[in-house]
Amino acid sequence: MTQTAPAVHLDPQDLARQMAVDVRAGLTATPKVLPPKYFYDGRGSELFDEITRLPEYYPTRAEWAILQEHADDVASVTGAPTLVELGSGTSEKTRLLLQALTRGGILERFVPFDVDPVVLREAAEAVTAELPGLVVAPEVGDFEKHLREVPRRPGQLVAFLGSTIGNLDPGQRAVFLADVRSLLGDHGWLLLGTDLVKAPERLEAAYDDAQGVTAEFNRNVLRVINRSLGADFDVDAFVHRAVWDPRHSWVEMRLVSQREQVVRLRDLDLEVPFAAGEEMRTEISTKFTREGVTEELAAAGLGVTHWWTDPAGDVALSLSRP
Ligand code: AVJ
Repeated sequence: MTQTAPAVHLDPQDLARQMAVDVRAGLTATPKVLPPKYFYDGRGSELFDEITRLPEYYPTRAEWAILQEHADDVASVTGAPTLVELGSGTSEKTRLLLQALTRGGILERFVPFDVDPVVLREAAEAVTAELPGLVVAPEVGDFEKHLREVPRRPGQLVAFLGSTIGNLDPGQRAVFLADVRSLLGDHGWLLLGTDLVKAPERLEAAYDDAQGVTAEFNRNVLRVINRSLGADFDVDAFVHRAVWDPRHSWVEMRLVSQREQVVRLRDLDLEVPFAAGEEMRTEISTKFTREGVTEELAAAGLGVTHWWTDPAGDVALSLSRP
């Protein structure tokens, strides 16, 4: 047996408490906001999976193409004995990395790190079946809170793919990257996926697809809150909107209240009024430039050694080290 029991930094109770705090803060703020991390219940993860196969949503395919092309380079440059993947989800793209690192004959350990213990267990089992010699040591946690608790193994490679870093605002990114820097020790590596700035029409289409899958994904967060916090959001009374904000260089997903209404959240003992047409932000998805990524990494004490893009130049993978 090469699979170890997950290290749990966050149990379902902590998560529920955290959600209560975040949702109260977001719904009583002006303008209203909800954090994107609550999209991913079972249904939300399924919808996100569907998004990754939409014609308009290029990031997943583009990153896949880069990994196809350069996973072996990552393996030979880093020679990492441990791969830690943050926000690993199903770890599908990571298979390419794991295979390359294993072919190099150096990889001993895979540490998938995610908030969702169910997804984590499935991913750990799939990887163990495919690479039986590998030690798979999952960690359940929130990458904004628990990176300090992840073991520091010398020379480890930390992967953060899918441009999930784009869902953090600049302040959150600075804190996150500083935590990653300390997780790397003196000889570790960061493999970071970032979506790049491109024509606004393509960006908005990627977040507002013709089939309405992203709209469903966005509205699903209201169902998550209804179930988890005893709320009574009328999901059909909110419409999805995606807006490119060039000033912040991010796509904002919003939910627009179709009428004046009051939402009750029983578990929070809270009533929240919405005006007709009021917009609530549910996600930012930052789009980067090479210079921007390089600067943010440098501010965290990391130097970029490799920068790879897909042939169209839509997304980038950077490799950096202290
Ligand atoms: C892949 C989680 C970063 O911002 O593109 C997809 C999620 N949101 N469509 C992204 C998402 C709307 C997403 N992440």
